[in-house]
Parts: sequence; structure tokens; C-alpha cells
Amino acid sequence: MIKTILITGATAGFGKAIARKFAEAGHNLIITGRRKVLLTELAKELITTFNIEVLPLCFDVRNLKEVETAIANLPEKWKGIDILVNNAGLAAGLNSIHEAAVDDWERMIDTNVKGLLYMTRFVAPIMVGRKQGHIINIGSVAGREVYPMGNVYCGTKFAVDAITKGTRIDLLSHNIKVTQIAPGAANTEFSLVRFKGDKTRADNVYNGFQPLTAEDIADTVFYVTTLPAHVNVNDLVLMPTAQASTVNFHREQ
Ligand code: NDP
Ligand code: 8X3
Repeated sequence: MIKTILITGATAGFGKAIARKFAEAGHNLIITGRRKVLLTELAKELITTFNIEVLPLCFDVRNLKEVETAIANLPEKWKGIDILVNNAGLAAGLNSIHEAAVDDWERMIDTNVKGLLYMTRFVAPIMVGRKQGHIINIGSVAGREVYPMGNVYCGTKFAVDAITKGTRIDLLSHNIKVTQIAPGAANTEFSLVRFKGDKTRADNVYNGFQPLTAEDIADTVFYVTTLPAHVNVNDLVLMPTAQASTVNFHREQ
């Protein structure tokens, strides 16, 4: 059955790979992000390569009005969202709690927590109305273990963990699956964004071991959507083989 999948943060990293994975399987996609050019390019590529339908929606998940308007104004044929992947997110900075930039905290909390909530608040009623749906939240190992200077980023991902559990309970009687996928280190634009364009510092994060790829996460997200109607993966943690916790890595010299 062809499904409609809404993926936030599809202009890069996990979101882009998740879009490709579902497109390859013939599903129709609503892809979102702030960088319009990248969204349009991806939409064209997926339509041409996989002969599917794609609706690119350019908005900032931090902006309540933009989120509400984007979902309220969905064309009729796009209203039947089967799967919402709450993926858009970021880390900003890696600093001690007494030195970090407050603006970095605001960006992380507004995107990773409030953005995910806004999306869920406006998409979940559609699913409740249809008595079916699947919400997949991208958490992190940072939502399981706090690491030095991870403070607020970890806090946002612990929040995603709690919100995912709460969402599952609240939507239980509406036949809606709610899953959290919590990856470890994956080489995307994540560290480049965290270190504000410092490529050397970003590359160093992945030195000496093989990190996860965006495709690894896309495969995992896709897998949890292929299970029978009566089976839900509540929570799935995946890490590189060379990672055992947020601070333990086996790096080849
Ligand atoms: P990338 O930086 O590669 O991609 C992040 C995506 O989020 C981009 O498409 C970006 O699009 C979008 N985004 C960021 N802010 C906003 C916003 N305000 N409004 C709309 N879209 C936004 O990172 P990843 O793919 O690695 O990260 C995806 C998710 O996975 C995040 O939630 C991250 O916390 C989580 N994660 C990442 C891990 C990693 O090691 N890479 C590990 C565990 C979890 P645009 O800039 O166009 O708006
Ligand atoms: C991203 C993984 O360990 O850099 O969520 O926080 S980590």
C-alpha cells in the first residue's frame, strides 16, 4: 500500500536519507526544512528517480504559526498522513553550563523540543481522525546518558524520550504507533552545525572509527514501519560497533 510520509529536516543527513529510502519503496512524501533550494532539488530528484509524488514544504519548526499554517493548508490529497518522522534537530555548541551561549540553548530547545511538539500537535489530530498512524521521533543516545558539556543538548533529547513515552500513552486508544529511534554517532552535517562551520573540529569527532551513516538510520526507520499492524517498536537504540556509550569509543590510532 502506498503511504504518505511527512519527514521534518529532509534537506540533509538522516531526513534526506529517510526520504530516499521511502521514495525507493514507492511512497509519497511531504519533505520539510528551511533551505528551500535543497528541498526543491531533493523533490525533483525523488520524483524523477522514483516516479512518486513529493510535496516540499519550506518552514521553520520553531515557528508555531508556520507549522500550524503548513499543516492546515495541506492540499486535500496530502491530508492523509500515515507516518510522521520528527527528525529536524540540532546541537549548537559544546560548552560548559557556566560558559555556553544562551542563544545556543534557545535554538536547541526551540527546535528539538518545541518544534517536535508543534509538529505532533498539528499532525496527530489527523491521525486520530483516521484512527491510524505512526509517529517516529528521532531521539539520541544523548537522551540516555549525559556527557561532559552535552548539558542542554542532552536535556532536549531526554525530553524527546519523555515526550515520546507520553505521546504513546495518550494516543494508545487511537491505534497510533509511537516509536523513538535513538542513534549514536553518525556522520552528517550534525557536527558541522554544532561547531558552527568548523570542519576540522567536526571531522575530528569521527576520527579513527567508523560512524553510523544517515542510510543506517534510514534503514532502521524504514524497518519499524514494515512490521505487522499489531507490532510496535517502542524504542530502538543503535550505535556504531566502535561506540559503547556517549563517551566510550574504540579509535584506531
Ligand atoms: P543534519 O544537520 O545533517 O540535518 C538536520 C536537519 O534538520 C536538516 O535538514 C535541517 O534543515 C533540519 N532543521 C534544523 N533546524 C530546523 C528548523 N528550525 N526547522 C526546520 N528544519 C530544521 O543532522 P542529522 O541528520 O544528523 O540530525 C537529524 C536528527 O538526528 C536531529 O534531531 C539530531 O539531533 C539527531 N541525531 C543525530 C545524531 C548524529 O550523530 N548525527 C545522533 C543522534 C541523533 P534546514 O537547515 O534546511 O532547516
Ligand atoms: C548526537 C549524538 O553523542 O553527539 O545526538 O550527542 S551525540
